[in-house]
Amino acid sequence: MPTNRTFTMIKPDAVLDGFTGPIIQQIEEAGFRIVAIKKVHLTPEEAGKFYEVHKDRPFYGELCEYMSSNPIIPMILEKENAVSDFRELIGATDPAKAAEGTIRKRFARSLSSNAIHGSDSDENAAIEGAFFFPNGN
Ligand code: RTP
Ligand code: MG
Repeated sequence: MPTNRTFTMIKPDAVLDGFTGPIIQQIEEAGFRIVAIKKVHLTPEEAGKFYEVHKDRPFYGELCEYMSSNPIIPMILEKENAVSDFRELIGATDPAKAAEGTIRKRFARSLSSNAIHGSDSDENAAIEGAFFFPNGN
């Protein structure tokens, strides 16, 4: 089966809450292979650049402040059907609405501190992965 890639970040709340290990375990058990991984503390400007698509949304300021508040764990992942399978694994944006057993249901605090990011298209996966891993790994 051909594989493709998605991009994810374990967000500050989940890193602070000590959920990095169990989240990575769930990702690997779901069949994703980690292609690239690191720990990074974004500046507010870097977070603003990453989330530029949301710049006109009311939550943009809060989102950038939150994403630069503490370290995050960005990763490039590989699997067949990676983007949509990963969105299913993490669950709905709001953990209160996420399905039982999904990463957000298990580990997120709230809508604005929702534990993990997952790219929403192959195109965005490539753009977002290159933001953190410009050499591709
Ligand atoms: P993500 O990009 O982080 O994987 O999340 P998503 O696609 O499920 O949601 P998106 O619409 O792209 O929103 C990006 C992040 O902004 C925060 N958010 N806050 N306060 C609010 O109403 C609100 N809405 C969204 C969430 O942390 C969301 O993951
Ligand atoms: Mg999104």
